[in-house]
Amino acid sequence: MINKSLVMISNAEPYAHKYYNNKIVQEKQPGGLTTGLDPLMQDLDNSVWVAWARGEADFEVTDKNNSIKVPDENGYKLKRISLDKTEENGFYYGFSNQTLWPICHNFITKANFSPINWQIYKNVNKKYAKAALAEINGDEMIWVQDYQLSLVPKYIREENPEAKIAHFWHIPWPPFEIFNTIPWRREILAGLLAADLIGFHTKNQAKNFIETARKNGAEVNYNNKSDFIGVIDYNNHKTQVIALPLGIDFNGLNKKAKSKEVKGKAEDLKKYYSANRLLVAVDRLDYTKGITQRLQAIDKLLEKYPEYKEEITLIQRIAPSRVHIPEYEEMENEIDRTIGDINGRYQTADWQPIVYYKGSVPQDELLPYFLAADAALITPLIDGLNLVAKEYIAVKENGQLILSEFAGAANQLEGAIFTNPYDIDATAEAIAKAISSKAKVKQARYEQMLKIVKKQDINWWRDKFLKTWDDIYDK
Ligand code: GDG
Repeated sequence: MINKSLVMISNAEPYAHKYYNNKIVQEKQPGGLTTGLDPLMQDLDNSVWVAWARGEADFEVTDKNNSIKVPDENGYKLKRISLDKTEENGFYYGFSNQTLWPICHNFITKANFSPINWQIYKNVNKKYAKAALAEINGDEMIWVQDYQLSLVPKYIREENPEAKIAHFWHIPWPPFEIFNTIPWRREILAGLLAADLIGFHTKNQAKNFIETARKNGAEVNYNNKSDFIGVIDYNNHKTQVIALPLGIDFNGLNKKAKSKEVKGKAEDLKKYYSANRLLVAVDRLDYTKGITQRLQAIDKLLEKYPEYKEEITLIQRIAPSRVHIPEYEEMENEIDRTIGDINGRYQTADWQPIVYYKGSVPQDELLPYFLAADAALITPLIDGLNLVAKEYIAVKENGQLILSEFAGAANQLEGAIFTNPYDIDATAEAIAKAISSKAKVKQARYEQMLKIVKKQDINWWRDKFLKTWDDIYDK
């Protein structure tokens, strides 16, 4: 147990309450951020997590302060915020996911610069700040998460000038020319730069952020210490910037992977799919994840190397997300069509090149798929980090990773077989290489990745972040 009081603020809640057969059940929510931070919160004394409630029974179980202890009464306090339809559309689907998300992933042409959405985004950020401020009684540390809440540090600082505030940005930060296309870029920067510390997954993302601040009038100082990327001085307030890639609960996952249950399910999967070699891919439905290009690479592989027919199967799992945005719906149709086309051309009576599961499941249910697969295909067009890459390594001994060079995790996982996801031929070749390499080569690659995933786990990340944060006030 770490002796610290923390107020965590994120868009998504770690647990939702839903009705199943007229009974209320608690469900752990998928998603990189909540999966990564929940074990950390469980380890802290006296902490509160403020988040948007999206389960239909969420307010059936909370107290009059809209709070509930999770995962059980010995856990931490989850304080729920409710958003109405206008807020949900303007803040979440609108400014967060149709402006900031495409801009930060370099897709300028997909961005919608709606002043109405921006106004709603500001109001909702104020609402989160207000809910968090009500939880602050002393010198709690306030940790704001991700792009949906860029203005929260400023709104908290306005009410509580001495507050200890940090922010972690989980998605990429684009080059300044791209970020500066947002009409309200200065206000977003001012929101974030009210924090004392801001973290990114990679040095490049952190440098892009610092340069964006410089181009918008901040004074910046780069320093050479290995993790401290720099200090930004803006509106007479200093913000430390750090590059620190999120880790996973390595020990927990690795232990689960060795359980009889997971092993048994993995064996069943192998028997069920009559291919000798299984590949796995697990993504949230998103245009950044490179799903269509990956499917095309399977097509190319089978065309170039017919010996893989009836030999390999890709199991592609997709968790739907942001389905109210028309673009995401279209993408779902395109994926359906591409899989139908490829399977239609190659499948036999008892073999399919691509098996497709749509739907989101608890993380535990992904583990047998990881364990059954000889290789994982993690080929986003761009990604802040990508936790699935690390989870696969924690679960599958000697597993091979085909990894996009544009995923933040590529900076850490040097044993992976890298590919440019836009280069379909190169990805097909990378798959062939992953499958056909000698056992010794595979093992060496795996061990190189294992060392990092194990050492730089969630505890390492948490301790480093909190230590950097503490040090700011010791000076
Ligand atoms: C953002 C950034 C960054 C559980 N069930 C499902 C599922 N999970 C878990 C996975 C993994 C997490 O959700 C997904 O994390 P990712 O990192 O792959 O991706 P994003 O949701 O896009 O997360 C990303 C992350 O924040 C953390 O900072 O790494 O770059 O975009 O832990 O085990 N995942 C899926 N289907 C399920 O049914 N896809």
